[in-house]
Amino acid sequence: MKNIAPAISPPSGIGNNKPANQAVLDWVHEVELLAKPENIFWCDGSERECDYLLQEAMRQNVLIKLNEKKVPRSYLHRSNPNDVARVEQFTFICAPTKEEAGPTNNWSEPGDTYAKLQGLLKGAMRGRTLFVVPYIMGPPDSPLTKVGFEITDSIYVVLSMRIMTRMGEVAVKRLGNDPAAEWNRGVHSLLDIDPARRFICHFPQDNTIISVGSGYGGNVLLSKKCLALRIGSYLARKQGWMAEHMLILGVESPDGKKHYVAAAFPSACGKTNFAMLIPPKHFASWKVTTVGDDIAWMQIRDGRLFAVNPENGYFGVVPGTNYKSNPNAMKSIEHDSLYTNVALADDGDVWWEGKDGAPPKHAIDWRGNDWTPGSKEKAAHPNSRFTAPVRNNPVLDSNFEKGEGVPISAIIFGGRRSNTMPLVFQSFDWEHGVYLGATMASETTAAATGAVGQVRRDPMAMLPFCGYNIGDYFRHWLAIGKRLTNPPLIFNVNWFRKGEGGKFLWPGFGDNMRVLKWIIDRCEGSDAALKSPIGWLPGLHDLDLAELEIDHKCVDELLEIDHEEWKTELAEHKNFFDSLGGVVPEVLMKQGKQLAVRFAE
Ligand code: OXD
Ligand code: MN
Repeated sequence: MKNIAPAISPPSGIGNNKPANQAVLDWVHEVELLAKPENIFWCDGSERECDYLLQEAMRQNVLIKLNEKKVPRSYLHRSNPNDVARVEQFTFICAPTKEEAGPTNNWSEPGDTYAKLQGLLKGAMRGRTLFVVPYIMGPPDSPLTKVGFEITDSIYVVLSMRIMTRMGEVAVKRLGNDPAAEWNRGVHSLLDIDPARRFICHFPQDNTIISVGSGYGGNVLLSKKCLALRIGSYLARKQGWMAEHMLILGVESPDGKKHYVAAAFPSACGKTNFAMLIPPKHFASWKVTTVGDDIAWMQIRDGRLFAVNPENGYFGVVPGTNYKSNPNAMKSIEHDSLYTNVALADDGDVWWEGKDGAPPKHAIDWRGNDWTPGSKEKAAHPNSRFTAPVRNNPVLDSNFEKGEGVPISAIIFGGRRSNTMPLVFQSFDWEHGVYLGATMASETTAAATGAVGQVRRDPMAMLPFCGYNIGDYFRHWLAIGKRLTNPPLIFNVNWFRKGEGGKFLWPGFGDNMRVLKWIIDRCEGSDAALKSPIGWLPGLHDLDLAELEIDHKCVDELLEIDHEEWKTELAEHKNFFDSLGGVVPEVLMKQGKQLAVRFAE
């Protein structure tokens, strides 16, 4: 069988950044003995190393160079068509007991799982290079920052980690020589990209991740979903902080007052778009800046929540991205980017559904087949992705590197809901806000394999990412609230409500500024809100809709609370909590009952 990741032979001075920490050396040696690679490549994160790896990746057809004039220093990667999204059904939390993993995770016994994975990794890197990728998550001077080492046999993973994390010498230095220092062990092997041998396993108690059989980013860039969220959430609870699936944005008013908000939306529900929002003309003197588009690590300081983005790059959904929907994302991916599973035009440019301008007359689609605008197949996979450095973003927040993080004024939950959920509402208090997060739901997207468009409960957008028992996760949220003297206000938004004929009622994108403005006003103490059974809603005139062509009827529909729909919604909250088998804290069960009482009043 053809080796899908043949070994490379770097020239001298490249690939030999061996750290001094004995614990790292011992672990790499252990994996070497098991996987039997041809050689070991110790990454240092330098430009010279990157240039060399890019050449090798092109030689092996792992990357295709794009037109240098159109997308400078950028490349296209095609993953195996059987391997294009996260695989939640093959993702495991290997805690000592099933209870610790909880009702929302696949659990697998740690001893058996290590044995099974060792069996799969035995000799798996024969004829391949074993890369050791040192990285940190978080700003170099942050107390929240964590060190990780990822072993991988994929050159694409190395080049992606270089964009997504602060990679190389910075991590080796931060870890230092103490063999007892905390760091995450990540082992990844492509094996033979066989879905039957694809497992993404987390051992939270050992701070270890082992991922085999996939080359798709969400399964193999172990810094992201695996460390920053699954292992991160476990560590956060143990250590008294929070690891959340949230964007972080800054919003500055014309008089220079700045707030930061964090927002949890499920995968492919517009976190990147919201984090890079450009306000409409009417709000031209407002500024929105991005701290992060996917993950927030938050700690308590002076009774407030402060957030950092642990990542250093964006791994965003490409289709639908254009200069109208997200100009800042377009600018971020104009150069120095990796594209995965988009189409390649004949002039060496990239193409995807929803890109600006006319489609190319001919292209090679994401599977490598000929494509024309008449083709039935999509040119780009619906979950095709860009990987781009945060520094490409023209609106990167000036406090992105700040170690203590940015103070969070509001937390926003949201999902894709065609009905029931109004455009925006505010919780009565922290506990009620936790209930909003815990009962959140969204229609599923292409970010994970499986059916698309089905409503599923996705607490705090963490259903696929909480690394321990979800009941304890809710308890952790409640406990954090008790420690905050100045807690963020909590909101729920829904950009996706549909009216008659299945048309979206709200324009979304830049116009979400109008909702953000109401949220900021509330943080500033505005009383422009109406009490309802589900929380505080803006009145018709509390949202600034100037210069927006929208029918009053649409706004009414957007803010409507339909009692029939909510009857079903309440029953679904209860069913969901009941389905978790008694782990939900009593105060949240009570919140559900109080909500029902408010509807009955
Ligand atoms: C992501 C995801 O890639 O949530 O961010 O799937
Ligand atoms: Mn995500």
